[in-house]
Amino acid sequence: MRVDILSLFPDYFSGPFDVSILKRARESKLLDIHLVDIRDFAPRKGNYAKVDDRPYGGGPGMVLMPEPVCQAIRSVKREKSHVVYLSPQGKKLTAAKCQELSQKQHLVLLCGHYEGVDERALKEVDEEISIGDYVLTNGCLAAIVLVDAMARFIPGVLGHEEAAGQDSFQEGIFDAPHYTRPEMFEGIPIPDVLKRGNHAEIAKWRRKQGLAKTKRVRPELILKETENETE
Ligand code: 4GY
Repeated sequence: MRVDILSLFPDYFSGPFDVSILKRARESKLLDIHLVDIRDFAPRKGNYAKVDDRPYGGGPGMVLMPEPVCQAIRSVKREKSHVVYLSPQGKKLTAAKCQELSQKQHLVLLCGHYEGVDERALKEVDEEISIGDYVLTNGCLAAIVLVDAMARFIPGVLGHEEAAGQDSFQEGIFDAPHYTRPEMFEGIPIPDVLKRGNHAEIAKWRRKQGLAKTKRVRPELILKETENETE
């Protein structure tokens, strides 16, 4: 999959994409990430490229101008591209959405800056996605979150292929607790069921644990699950 990330801070992305699983995914060509600087598409006044201007109607801060944003998008857009604008005003990112996006050939991710993007630039956008109900200083971190969570669904990115499915939220409930050695840690033992090695019994125990914690911490997810089951 190819991903183009359009932002004012391409440097922001060195680090997250250069370690561990995403690094390996890029090296093995499963993920081809390109960083595009929106400023490269701004009209130049001498050697200064202006990308922002004051909001019509007044108010604080600056707005990302439509021309550099549209030109940046068009510079990478192809027939099979899916263009996403990351902003707090979008649909909330979910595991299901990550899985859906992982099947695209080409993702174009537009990061918001300042107070946001001129609304007219959004005609080049297919969907607006939010990573959560809070406001970041810019959209770069949101793009990193989306790429990271989405990449886990690309076949071959995780070593063990069943892992993305078994983790939290794929079944609408939390993942079960995990244990490794030692057998006793500061007086706390491993649950007996995990040591007996009865796989059916373990699967049942894990589901029960995941469900119990979901009920306690995120009861609204259980309600969503039963809604889904009655569909
Ligand atoms: N939440 N989900 C988010 C964000 C920064 C003001 C528009 C979010 O996706 N992006 O908070 N982005 C804002 C900052 C302009 C983007």
